[in-house]
Amino acid sequence: MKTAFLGAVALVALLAAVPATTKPGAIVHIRDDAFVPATMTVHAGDSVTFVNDDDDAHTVTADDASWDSEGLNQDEKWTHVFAKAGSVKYHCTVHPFMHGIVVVKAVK
Ligand SMILES: [Cu+2]
Repeated sequence: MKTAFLGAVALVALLAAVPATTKPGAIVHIRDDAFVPATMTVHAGDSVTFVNDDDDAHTVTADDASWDSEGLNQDEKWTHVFAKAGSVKYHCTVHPFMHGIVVVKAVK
């Protein structure tokens, strides 16, 4: 009985140690001169990691120029935290036809 009780306490402690908000980060791939997915939805405070799968250099640059990954070579990653709710449009400065949107929802 005592062992089972201690096991239950240990399990509760383990669950409590994992913050409820922890989840895998959102990932946008850059593939074949496109952001995949082109529209990513996250919550305020979440981060998005952009991964360049192409053998071409790309950037991830806010349309309002508030942030910029600068050049990402093949297999390079860049992470940005989206603190405020709203739709954030971005593009690649090397290929202006490449566009993406991160839709940031308010945390309830
Ligand atoms: Cu590009």
